[in-house]
Amino acid sequence: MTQKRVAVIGAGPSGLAQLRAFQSAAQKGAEIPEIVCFEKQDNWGGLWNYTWRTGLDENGEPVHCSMYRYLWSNGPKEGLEFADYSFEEHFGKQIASYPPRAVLFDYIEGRVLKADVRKWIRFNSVIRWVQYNEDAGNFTVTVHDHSKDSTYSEDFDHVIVASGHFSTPNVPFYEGFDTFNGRVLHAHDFRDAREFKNKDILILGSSYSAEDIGSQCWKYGCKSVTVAYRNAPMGFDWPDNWAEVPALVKVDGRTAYFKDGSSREVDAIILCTGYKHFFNFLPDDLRLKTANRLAAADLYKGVAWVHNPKLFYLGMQDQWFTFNMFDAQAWWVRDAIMGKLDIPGEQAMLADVKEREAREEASDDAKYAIKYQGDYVQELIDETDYPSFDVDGACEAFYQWKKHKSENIMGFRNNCYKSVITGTMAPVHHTPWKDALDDTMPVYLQN
Ligand code: FAD
Ligand code: NA7
Repeated sequence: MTQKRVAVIGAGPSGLAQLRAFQSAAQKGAEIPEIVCFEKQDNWGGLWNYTWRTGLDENGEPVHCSMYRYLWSNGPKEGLEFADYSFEEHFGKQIASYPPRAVLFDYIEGRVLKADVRKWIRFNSVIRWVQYNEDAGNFTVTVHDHSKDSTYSEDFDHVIVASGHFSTPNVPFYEGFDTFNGRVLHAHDFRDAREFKNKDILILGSSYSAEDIGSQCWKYGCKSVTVAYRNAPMGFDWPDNWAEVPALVKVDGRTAYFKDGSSREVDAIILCTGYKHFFNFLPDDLRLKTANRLAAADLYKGVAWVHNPKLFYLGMQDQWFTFNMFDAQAWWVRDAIMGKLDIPGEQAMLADVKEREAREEASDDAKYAIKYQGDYVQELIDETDYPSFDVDGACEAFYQWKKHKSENIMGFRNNCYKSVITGTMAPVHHTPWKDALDDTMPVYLQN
């Protein structure tokens, strides 16, 4: 039999988890398929691969990065630690619990350097189109290689979409944006908080980006933060120069008007209004259309495309768990491709999706949602040889994190938690988050 070929689209944390999953099987002596990973950027790491660029990249492609300078993990690292590669293994010591972006990038990179999988990745390679061939039962994948400015097609037995879903911004229009006398930008294009020093900023949205970008601007000296919520305020005990107001109605000049009749003068408007699942390289019959939720539509076990389970998606759920969930998914997908796991018929797969949706909808409590995703991670791990770890312990770190946020929103990152992989407690960081203006890796690791 000829060797199967598998295409992985994207070398972010999800795609890299997939490469590590196959490499780990090979290391144990299994015959693995040929793996080709296509990455549109010139380096791996996905969103964690920071760029100063916004808009179009050096090749004229939409910039993928939605991360910004000074971004620190928004949840404890104890909730995302790789079970096969601990923070202590990577850094040679235990580190504090909310690492900045550069530190997490280094950690992600460490595992795949050790696994030696970079050779499987074709960089500067954008997937333009994927098509399923009914007769041959395989996929034709069309790629643009920017390093040669050349387009070519190759056939694969399986395609794994790991292109992320926090990169294409959801950008609403409000009356007056087009004549506003300041900057209007989406969170996707936010980079350096110092740009807003001494400015009055208006943020739309009441989720992670609103909270964190507002906090960044506050930390780096903006004059005031006003957050307009559409449905519900975040409700934290904010600093004095921070206000939550009902939804924006319109803007006139520099004045923003809100639903409760109040108004404020603002210098800049940052739209923290979320992202779209966007797959312009997939035809209708293969394209995932889902809301940003825990039970993503049309994915059996959260990964196999129910209408053609030779196609898989990684990391398409809304995320409490991240790196370790991508691992659990990648190990499962690997075993499905290698014939170690059975995929049932379409009706049974659809029933699986329905059951997950109903279970998610049973409660809107955050603790319930964390446990729901923890159980999902556990379910996948139980079916593969991914190293077992204390998933409930990781949930516990998230519960503590929620509690620490409600106690002190500008101080929650000063807390530390116990690793569920090595059992060691993280050290207290040497500087409180709000005073740690230099967040480069050498400074962060000075503990
Ligand atoms: P991505 O990281 O988005 O990677 C996808 C990759 O696919 C990219 O490298 C991209 O270039 C490539 N790609 C896309 N389209 C194509 C194409 N057509 N052809 C070829 N390649 C393509 N998670 C945490 O755990 N902690 C945090 O603190 C945290 N903070 C976040 C902050 C922000 C602002 C955002 C947006 C997300 C944050 N996340 C955080 C969640 C984040 O989604 C995950 O950590 C992780 O990056 C998801 O990995 P991924 O591989 O699924 O997707
Ligand atoms: P989210 O979590 O999808 O949140 C989007 C927010 O934007 C949410 O509060 C929405 O309000 C709000 N929204 C969406 N459309 C509008 C319009 N038209 N007007 C006003 N407000 C709107 O995205 P985030 O960027 O915060 O987080 C994504 C990831 O990035 C996350 O996983 C983090 O790890 C970092 P709603 O609450 O629905 O009323």
